[in-house]
Amino acid sequence: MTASDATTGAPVCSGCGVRLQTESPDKPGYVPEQALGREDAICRRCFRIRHYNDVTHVAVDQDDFLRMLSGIAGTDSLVVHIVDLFDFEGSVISGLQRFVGNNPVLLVVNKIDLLPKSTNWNRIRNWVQRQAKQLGLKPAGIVLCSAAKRTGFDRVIEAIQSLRDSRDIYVVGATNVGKSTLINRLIRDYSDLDRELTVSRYPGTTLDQIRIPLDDGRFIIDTPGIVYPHRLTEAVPRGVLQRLLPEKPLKPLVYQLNERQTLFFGALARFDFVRGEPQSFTLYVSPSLYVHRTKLERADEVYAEHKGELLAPPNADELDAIAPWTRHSLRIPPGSRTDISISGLGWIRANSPAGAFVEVYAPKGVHVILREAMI
Ligand SMILES: Nc1nc2c(ncn2[C@@H]2O[C@H](COP(=O)(O)OP(=O)(O)OP(=O)(O)O)[C@@H](O)[C@H]2O)c(=O)[nH]1
Ligand SMILES: [Mg+2]
Repeated sequence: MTASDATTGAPVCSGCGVRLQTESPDKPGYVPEQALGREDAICRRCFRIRHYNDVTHVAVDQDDFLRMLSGIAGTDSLVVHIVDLFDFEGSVISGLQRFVGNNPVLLVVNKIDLLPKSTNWNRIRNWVQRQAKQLGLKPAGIVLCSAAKRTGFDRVIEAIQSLRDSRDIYVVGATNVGKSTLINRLIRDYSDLDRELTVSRYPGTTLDQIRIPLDDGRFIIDTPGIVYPHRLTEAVPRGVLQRLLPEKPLKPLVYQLNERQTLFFGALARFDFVRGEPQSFTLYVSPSLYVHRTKLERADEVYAEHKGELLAPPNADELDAIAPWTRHSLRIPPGSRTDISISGLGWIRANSPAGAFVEVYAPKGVHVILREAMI
């Protein structure tokens, strides 16, 4: 049976949820006529993602997304809110509670496999709890997991079962946090269904709601990710993403710096240690990102000379696609345990109890914040 839209009954792609059509090969949802009747038909875009890892970008209307989210308030369901531990604040849906009405929310913190192997998980759990509270989230439960590696999955299942009360389950989150990966895991390990949602390393893979039947006649619903322009991952061309998104556990990089020294993260961002005692900073960024150290005095000149070449990503031909930098001046209070978080890029742990004054340059609109240190 082809998947179909819950309200109109029109056929939809079982991989990304887009309405299927046989007329325009260049438009989203295209499927050749003969494939339309097939069991769990998928659109050409999903076919190409799965077989050639070739992802075309389709913009999802954010108003549609917010409408869909508000629609959840009128349902009786469990909401599973997935966030990405590598971009915690950046991937949280702030104000989610307002959208979902009285329905309980389970906060699932995904991609824990990206943290270093030596991580103290109890501390991370407590940190997540405090952050969630500060961000105004009021989840009925919090679990940490890796949907890709299956770590922590028994806890995810337990939490869902204890909160669900035979209701539908809506899986919501920002783009690329692993919603479809997590549902695929559930389908594979806990059902007899032979279905697979399309996943890709690029944000914006799922295009519309996809309803997957559960044993008790209810549904688990995959949804398109919300696009947050404040995440660097949404603000760079696709070629850059490969080097921005870590795929293996992070290896913290420790830099011993004197004041008036600068670090470049390719040509994506710049960190100036402007004032403070000599101290170390620990970088938690993708190992594929090139970090370049120089003197603050020389930084402008180094950037002008080497952006797009030595300082990459982005490459020279991708530079223009990225917004100019904004400067963020940040005072790290003495005696604090602080991370400087650059949404989508990672974070810098300031290690000295003496505090520091730093400046961060990042593409306009990308969130740069101070937070309690995660590790
Ligand atoms: N390291 C790691 N990567 C993950 C994990 N879960 C998902 N991913 C990766 O994250 C990327 C996005 O996964 P998807 O499942 O497509 O994410 P999504 O939330 O459905 O994304 P949209 O449909 O774009 O909203 C893929 O490259 C996944 O392999 C995880 O637990 N750990
Ligand atoms: Mg998806």
